[in-house]
Amino acid sequence: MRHLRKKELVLLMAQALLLSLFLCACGRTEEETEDPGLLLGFSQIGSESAWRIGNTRDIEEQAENYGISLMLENANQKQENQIAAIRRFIAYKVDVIAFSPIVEEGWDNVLEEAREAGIPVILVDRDISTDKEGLITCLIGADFYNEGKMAGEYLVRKADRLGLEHLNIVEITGTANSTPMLQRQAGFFDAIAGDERMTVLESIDGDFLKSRGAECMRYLLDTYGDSIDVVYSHNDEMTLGALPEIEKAGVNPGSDLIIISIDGGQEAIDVLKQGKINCVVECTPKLGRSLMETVLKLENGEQVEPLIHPTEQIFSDEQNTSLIAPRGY
Ligand code: GZL
Repeated sequence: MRHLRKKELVLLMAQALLLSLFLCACGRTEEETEDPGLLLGFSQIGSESAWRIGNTRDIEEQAENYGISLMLENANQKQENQIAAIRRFIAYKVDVIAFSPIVEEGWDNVLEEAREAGIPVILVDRDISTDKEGLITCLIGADFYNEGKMAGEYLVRKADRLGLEHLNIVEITGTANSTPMLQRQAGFFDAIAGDERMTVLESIDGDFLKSRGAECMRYLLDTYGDSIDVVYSHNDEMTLGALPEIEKAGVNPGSDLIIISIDGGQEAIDVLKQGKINCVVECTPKLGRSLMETVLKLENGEQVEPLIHPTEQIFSDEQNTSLIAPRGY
């Protein structure tokens, strides 16, 4: 037998190792299915905000607490990455799939594949739009419409309290066609509808990103100057990006301008306490416990609620903000 040179032997061993790794990656091996333990596949949108990072951390912690194995994939803000991750979860035969859909459209095909594979799918945080029945087991996420409504109702109370006769509003929205963007806008607009003091000058897409929040605010200040009275921003990240632009323009946020934000992360609450933000509507990222309890119910064949909303509050200059407890995200 020809003596294999050392290099060829090493190459052969490497190929054998790669092959065994590939076979493992194709699905759970026999011994795993003997004592599988519950395996949850989760596709996370990305790491675009303190909210999202807190949401990921909470899901990981709660999976640990409930003894559920977690395959969590970060899609880096791309829907195609979420779809690919869900297909990998199906191939790996996870017990349950959960994901936070970056936008509402475009999920029917991959969710029909999950249904054909007999894998239940839970929506976390955001919703999808579909005409098809039975693709989703339940949605665990905030009532974004109510968050927008609370923001609008705060502004009406503020105008009443200060005796303001006219308010020009600019809106920096979250990711276009995402559930929080659509519903936070609808709730806010419904809350101020019919109030002749309120005029929305423009709504502009900040994509929930700090950098875009700054760009949007620069554009709005250049376009409308000191005619702006209110900034309504769909998340803290964009608000925190906008504030330095407002101050660079020589305007005092929180006093010259009314600033309304949503999420309730620690950084925004600290700025609220400094008086540079007037109102922060809470949107808790702590959905992990509800998710794991739902996964266990599905595993035990129990009925689950189709819609689980966390309770949420509002923080504003109407209260003693020094009493707001640490936020944890
Ligand atoms: C809301 C969540 C939003 C947050 C943003 O539940 O989908 O996405 O408000 C995050 O901070 O980017």
